[in-house]
Amino acid sequence: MTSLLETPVPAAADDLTLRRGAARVLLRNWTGISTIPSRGLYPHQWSWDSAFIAIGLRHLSVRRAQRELESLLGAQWADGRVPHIVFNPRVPLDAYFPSPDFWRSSSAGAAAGAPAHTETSGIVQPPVHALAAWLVHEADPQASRRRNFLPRLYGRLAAWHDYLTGPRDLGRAGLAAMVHPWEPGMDNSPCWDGPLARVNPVPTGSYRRADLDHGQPAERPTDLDYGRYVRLATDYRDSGYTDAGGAHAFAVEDPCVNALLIVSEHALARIAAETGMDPAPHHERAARLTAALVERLWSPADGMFLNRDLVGGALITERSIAGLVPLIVPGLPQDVVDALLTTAAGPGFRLGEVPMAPSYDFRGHAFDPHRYWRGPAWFNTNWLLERGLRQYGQAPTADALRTAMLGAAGASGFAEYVDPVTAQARGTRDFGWTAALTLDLLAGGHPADPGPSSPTSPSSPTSLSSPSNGART
Ligand code: 9WN
Repeated sequence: MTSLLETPVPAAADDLTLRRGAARVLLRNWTGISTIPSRGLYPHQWSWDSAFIAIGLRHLSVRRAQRELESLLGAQWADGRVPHIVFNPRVPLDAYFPSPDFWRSSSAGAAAGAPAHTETSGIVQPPVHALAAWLVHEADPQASRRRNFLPRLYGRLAAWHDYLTGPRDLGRAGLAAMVHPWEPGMDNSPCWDGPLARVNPVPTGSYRRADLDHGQPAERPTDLDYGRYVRLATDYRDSGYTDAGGAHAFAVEDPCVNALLIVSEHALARIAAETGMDPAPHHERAARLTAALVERLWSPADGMFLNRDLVGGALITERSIAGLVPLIVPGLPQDVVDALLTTAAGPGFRLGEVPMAPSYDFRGHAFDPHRYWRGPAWFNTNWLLERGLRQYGQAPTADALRTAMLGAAGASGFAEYVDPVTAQARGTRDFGWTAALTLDLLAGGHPADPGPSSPTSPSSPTSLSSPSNGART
């Protein structure tokens, strides 16, 4: 179905046209309580999508941005996990696979504390939420305080981070582990080829892929990979979504996930201080996570961070954009920052030479400019790089990246991803976080990034809402 909004905005679209186009996407994708990533391919609420979307929505409607995060966190499990999908019961089951009847969260996840009346997936996605909550608060602190936005979210966000640093510290080295390729959000990355090779796929034909109703097969994962995704999700579900003592066929420590956790932990420190709680434990945890990130995942030979395969135990040698995203982490050692900047501008990622950084090393054996997470450039990862560049004093490179992203977003019709060299649209169009992050870039500047702030002593005591208290309003 082609709509007016799928018609690409001309490359030279001025800021106002771009802003209107992005706003239209977010208005159309709004369901009343949250925003779907896209109308055909992804018709439910996704976790890290909602966080990025809230960051953009705050420029249109602070109230909606708050609601976006509240509705997602309203589906949090009692063990603290924030599910990667919150299903809309009004959407037909066959519109997306795996559907609620596959995950069966309310029954299979009951022991882990899945909500009884909301169906969700049982896996997670990267923790961008505390960062998003802080940025939404900053957009209008008075409105935020009036609605008690941060005090109501704080307990849930803290429980979410406790889950990641507790039950999900599968390597027992202080980092969060991901147990399915859908969890780090870069599902089809060549980083997972090695770990996935050990996974026995379920038979083709035992399920029906809905993604190919909307996406081009050449831009989506292969059937063999899908069979493995389904096997891992089935086994996790059949274990009752247990982490502790669970035998995971796939378990990785991902640098992008852990970098986002660190930045979100810094944001949580600010949220704690704002709500009268003690920020010190969050500063301490952010510092411990930062040390573990460098200790466990830094590869001096590659000049970037790599994933660690917890089943085999070694670093995964594939070089993906996840290894550069830690530039958003404040306080990295200077030699690490210097090496990351060199690698970003080098032949693998060609930042400053091509419009946007690819999702995978240009020289990698699996590089494909069109296939999902195996080369195309994504707007969320480039937005994170843009912030990281600014943080480490690279304003001219950040400015150039911002301009290129805005051009690509408009010209591609707010595509899900683009060819990193030509910036041609790939994947679905009118994609939620592409539109949202366009609005954020247009709003310009990144005031008061939640890096380490000087620890503030608690002011007035505020009671924390627990995950079972309900953040839905
Ligand atoms: C599975 C929604 C999500 C993103 C992920 C992206 C893709 C889903 C899929 O779409 O994943 O979660 O069906 O391929 O890889 O990052 O959150 O936009």
